[in-house]
Amino acid sequence: MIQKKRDKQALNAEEIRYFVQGVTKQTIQDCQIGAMLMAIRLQGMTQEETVNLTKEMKVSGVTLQWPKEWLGLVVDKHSTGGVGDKVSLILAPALAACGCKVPMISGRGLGHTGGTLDKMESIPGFNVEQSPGKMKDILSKVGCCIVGQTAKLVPADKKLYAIRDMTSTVDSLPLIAASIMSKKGAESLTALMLDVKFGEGALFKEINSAKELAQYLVDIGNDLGVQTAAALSRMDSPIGRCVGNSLEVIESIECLNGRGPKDLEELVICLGSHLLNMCKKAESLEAGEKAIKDVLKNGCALDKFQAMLVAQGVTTDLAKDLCQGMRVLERAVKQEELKAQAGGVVQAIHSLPVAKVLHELGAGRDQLDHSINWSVGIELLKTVGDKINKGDPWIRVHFENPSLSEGQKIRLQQSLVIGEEVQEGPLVIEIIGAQSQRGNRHNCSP
Ligand code: IUR
Repeated sequence: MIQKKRDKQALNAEEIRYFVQGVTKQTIQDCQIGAMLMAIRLQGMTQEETVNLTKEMKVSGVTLQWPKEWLGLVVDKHSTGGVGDKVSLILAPALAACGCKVPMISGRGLGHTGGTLDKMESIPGFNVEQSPGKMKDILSKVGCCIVGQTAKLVPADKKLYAIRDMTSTVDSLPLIAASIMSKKGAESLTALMLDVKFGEGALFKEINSAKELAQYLVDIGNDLGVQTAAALSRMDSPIGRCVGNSLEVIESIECLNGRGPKDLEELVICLGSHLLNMCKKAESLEAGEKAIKDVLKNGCALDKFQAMLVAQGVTTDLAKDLCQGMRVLERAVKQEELKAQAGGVVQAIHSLPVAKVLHELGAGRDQLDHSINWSVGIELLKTVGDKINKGDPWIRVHFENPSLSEGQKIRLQQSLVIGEEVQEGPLVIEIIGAQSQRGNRHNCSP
């Protein structure tokens, strides 16, 4: 089989089953798995091969089963990762408030990207480890949960991902697609909305590569029987005004109170309206947008968030205080503001240097078992489109040990781009794979 793939031949369904079962049962040696992954990375896979790989990986462990009454209501979203991307924290409870069931299985941050689980764990008591039985319990009482992957769910992906990491085979379209979609398939979803990002802070810098991944994921999702669509969204400047685990929780609560920054709200409303439309909770995208806006304004989404915190281990008092805007999360002992070195209009804030400096200050990790400092982060006091005068503070850095160095300050200052004017476009530039489109407009209204 390795020889076949090396020579660019397609593997049949039986061969792919043999490979995935061998990976799961550890009857194939790691060196052979590595060779097969490299052959796939170099020679690619047909759509049929990728679908077969995804299906086999999906059934390598348990698949979640839901009560019949939830048929058509179980939905989720997945983002390819961005700087300041806290959409899941808001979208899961907003969808639950609209009557959906959202079994959100999320990941941890690695390298410069943040992870939803790390953000949730900055809330004292929040437990991301929940069994499938407990997830069902939380979904029936609350409607949403945010949990980590259990060892029982898609064990083949765990093994394959670890070997991909060691063999330079992470950046393979079929392997990325099978990895993401096997996990989503194991959640037994009705509908899935993907947020595929492009730009300097994203996995793919080029829009065309992001588009190719998005189309690939959508096709596989639909082949698996999950209604799947993807938003292509820009990831140049950080999303919202805060980056860093606990600061992003606080900003998410502001958004759940209907006071979120425009770009963050735009993403939540866009992804949410498509999901509501796909699972027929909203008859049109406009109705879906209205439903999400309503639950952000009337407090229903915030109530769901608070109930989810309690269901996942946070004390009732702390959850209530946090949702009322009280400062209950730990704050970094040191804060420093940097001042603009010129005046004009903020044209961009490069997200990559911001993320890298935060990573060095302890907000991120290089290995999954490393610990992180949840209180490290930045607040943008000025953001894209804002007028700024020379000497105005534009960023507040929260840090402890190590301290903010002169070199880091210079890199942060260089991330701020000031000009004469700014051309602000929508964050979501295209939707791929959705049935219901508004005329030929692809973007969502903010
Ligand atoms: N996320 C996943 O779940 N799998 C992958 O291969 C990548 C991101 I890259």
